[in-house]
Amino acid sequence: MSKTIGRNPQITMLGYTRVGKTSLLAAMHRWFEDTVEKSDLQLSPDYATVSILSDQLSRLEGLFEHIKVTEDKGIAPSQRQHTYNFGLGKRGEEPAFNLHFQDYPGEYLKESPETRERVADLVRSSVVVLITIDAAALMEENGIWHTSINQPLVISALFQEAYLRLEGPRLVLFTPVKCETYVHDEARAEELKRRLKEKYQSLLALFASERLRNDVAVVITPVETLGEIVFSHVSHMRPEESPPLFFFRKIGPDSVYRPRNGDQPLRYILRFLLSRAYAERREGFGPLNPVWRSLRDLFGMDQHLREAVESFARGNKADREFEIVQGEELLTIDS
Ligand SMILES: Nc1nc2c(ncn2[C@@H]2O[C@H](COP(=O)(O)OP(=O)(O)OP(=O)(O)O)[C@@H](O)[C@H]2O)c(=O)[nH]1
Ligand SMILES: [Mg+2]
Repeated sequence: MSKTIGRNPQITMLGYTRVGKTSLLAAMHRWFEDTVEKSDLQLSPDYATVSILSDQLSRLEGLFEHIKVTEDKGIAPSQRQHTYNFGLGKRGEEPAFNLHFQDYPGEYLKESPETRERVADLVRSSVVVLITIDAAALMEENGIWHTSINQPLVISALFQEAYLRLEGPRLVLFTPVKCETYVHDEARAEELKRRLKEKYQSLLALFASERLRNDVAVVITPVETLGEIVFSHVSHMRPEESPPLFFFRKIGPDSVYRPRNGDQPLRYILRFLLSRAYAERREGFGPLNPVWRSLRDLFGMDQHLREAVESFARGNKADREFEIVQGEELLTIDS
């Protein structure tokens, strides 16, 4: 038996169908492969995770064979719930713990009360939730497609239910994707955040309520899951009840798949886990979630791991398109 802890942190990818949850995981995975060499940490996806995400990656890379990039190409809708496992540890050593990313077909949010309850259960038991948002739907045509494409009302209702009796601290990451068009100049980046806050006003008010505000950290971390493309136009040539198709185009003939900022959600996740593990050691949260107890013990025992995680976590960005909306104290690393 390795020193892998008994209870591993669970993270839920939350979002309606086709918003880009699986693509975001693929971008994160690609980033792990590319960049993690520069740090002392090693992220080791398990076999099934590598196998599925590499297939998805080649589909996303294939999108760049054409100038036009449409949303109906690339990755197919997920067929079932799947857990993607990433072991995390010091370079060259066995993973010390695993991050379990829960991905599911976005249709679950509306398919039936049973599937919706399954997602609510995931949100309830996850220490981190990524709300994946289709940024083009949020920003283009005055945001009129946002409600049907991103389903913010369903997502708010889900949190209301899932966070009713919160046990211990939580991190919620708003992760706009398909956002390449809106993050490269400062004014547009501000507009993206402003629109996001406006359209998720009631959910943000729930997180800021007296009951939740001390336990829920909220961060905006946009990820360019394709990179090197921009929004082009909307086509309304679709059946009446379905939302229109959004078209994107490559920024140049030689553009390739080049996701950006896929590391940022992970840096925030680790920052939060480390910060709360330290807090658990200082103050204790009472007799609850074994995840925190395990992380506290793990980081307490293994100084090298702690330092590697800390230096990686400190590379998070908090300006321009990024923002810590609330709960900065839940992300403070203070041993
Ligand atoms: N233009 C653009 N398209 C993207 C981006 N990310 C994903 N897509 C496209 O959006 C489509 C849907 O992405 P998925 O990752 O499958 O979405 P999902 O949320 O996992 O969908 P379900 O599995 O149905 O819940 C894919 O065909 C991608 O090609 C992006 O950053 N920009
Ligand atoms: Mg999917």
